[in-house]
Amino acid sequence: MSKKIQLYSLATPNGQKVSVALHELGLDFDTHVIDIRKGDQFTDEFKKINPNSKIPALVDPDGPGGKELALFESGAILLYLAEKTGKLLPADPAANWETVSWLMFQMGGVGPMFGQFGHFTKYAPEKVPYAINRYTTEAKRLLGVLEARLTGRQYIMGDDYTIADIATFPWVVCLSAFYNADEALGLADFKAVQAWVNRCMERPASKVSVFGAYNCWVIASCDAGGGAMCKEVALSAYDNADEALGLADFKAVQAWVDRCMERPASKAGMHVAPFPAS
Ligand SMILES: N[C@@H](CCC(=O)N[C@@H](CS)C(=O)NCC(=O)O)C(=O)O
Repeated sequence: MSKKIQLYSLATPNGQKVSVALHELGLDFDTHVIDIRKGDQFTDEFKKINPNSKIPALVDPDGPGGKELALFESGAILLYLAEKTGKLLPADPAANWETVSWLMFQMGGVGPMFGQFGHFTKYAPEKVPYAINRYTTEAKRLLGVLEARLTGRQYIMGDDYTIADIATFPWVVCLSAFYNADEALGLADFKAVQAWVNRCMERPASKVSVFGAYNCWVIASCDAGGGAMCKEVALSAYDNADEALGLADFKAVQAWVDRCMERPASKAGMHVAPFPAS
């Protein structure tokens, strides 16, 4: 195989994050279009790289120790590329971790919630007022969090452009460009967010990757988000979804949840402050 990084992706917001970072870092890479509309993500070949059948995924033939490394989850890929190159993450440890917090804010909040917003407002065959209201409210709230953070700052971390910006701005672009949500979310009111998106988009790497090679489009219901174990536990404990999802049939998942939950730290951590059913 070539020594170049191999990117398996499509120009959805999650895919764009990785293309933007690769261009920003000046890394050489080959692209493999995984057309999720055609089901490319479910092939055995792709599942060897991402068992979760989602884009983006990446193979670095020159990973740690010079060995090949396959990665999935855009947040993990961004962290890996930043660490590999020593760029796009602040060197100062406290600032580094603050950046990781904002990265996770995107991974667990902005991505999944904006994705659900897009699904229910644009793609769902049936209009569900409860869901539209729920995700519109949450998308607006998240935009408000970003607005507060970006007021008086050039980028999420101040003067430094980091993987937190790269993870987040494609999703804000998507709200307007693909979900046509300017009015529904009152996007123009988020002035600091708009100015920041423009700054991010003005960067040459963004221009190439976001409006570059492929047609950009967004699939419904992109993200799951959240810690995997907590999510599985919540499905059963809070959503009472055992029957609806046939949870008992996922035997390996159930055995793993039990093993995780048996650990003293999990017992303490899960029961100290259970989140209210919403
Ligand atoms: N948390 C994942 C989300 C990846 C994701 O949801 N990708 C979507 C495109 S935006 C996908 O591949 N969907 C295909 C499918 O659900 O079958 C990440 O950030 O990498």
